[in-house]
Amino acid sequence: MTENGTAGMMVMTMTAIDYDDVEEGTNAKLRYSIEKNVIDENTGTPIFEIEEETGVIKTAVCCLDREKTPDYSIQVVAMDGGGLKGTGTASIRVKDINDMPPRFVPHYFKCINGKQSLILTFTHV
Ligand SMILES: [Ca+2]
Ligand SMILES: [Ca+2]
Repeated sequence: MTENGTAGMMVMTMTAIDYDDVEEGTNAKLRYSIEKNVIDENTGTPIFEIEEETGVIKTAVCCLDREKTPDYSIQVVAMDGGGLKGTGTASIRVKDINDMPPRFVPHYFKCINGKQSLILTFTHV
């Protein structure tokens, strides 16, 4: 996924396998939920959500900032109709978008051949 996206942007799909018979009641009918979510510290709301039936993870908030948090890890649970559970971890890496302009950071002077000259270092963050 990329940074600065809208809420509801698809992140990834979690798929669990249940070897029970899909024809046999709900033995292999899976429902997905997030056991351990990441909370946005500004708003106090969870950052990710999951579609119960498909396992599709989406963003619940907009505008994730890679420069602030480049990686997230959440725990997802798949539960079958009989209440048996399996847990998995989703690692989410936020891809960079060029949203920061280069900035000059004038922070030191250096003496060349006895003359004062200004060295500007330039960092793209
Ligand atoms: Ca099962
Ligand atoms: Ca960026």
